[in-house]
Amino acid sequence: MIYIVSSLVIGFIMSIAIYFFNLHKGTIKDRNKNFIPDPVEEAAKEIKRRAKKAAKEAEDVVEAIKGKK
Ligand SMILES: [Ca+2]
Repeated sequence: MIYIVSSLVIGFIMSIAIYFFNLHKGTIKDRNKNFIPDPVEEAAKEIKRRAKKAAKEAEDVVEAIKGKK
């Protein structure tokens, strides 16, 4: 058990180290230096935009059902 836990912890620490190394080297692009890679930020923005759009759509559907539009 301790072997599994310690190898997971070591693996986690190593991935963080590799992540920051690549961030520092510029392999992972991070223009605004917030430690979040640009592709991840763009994907998050896109998801947010789509969620807003879907919420607006749902709102319109509810209003249409109610007969307000
Ligand atoms: Ca960033």
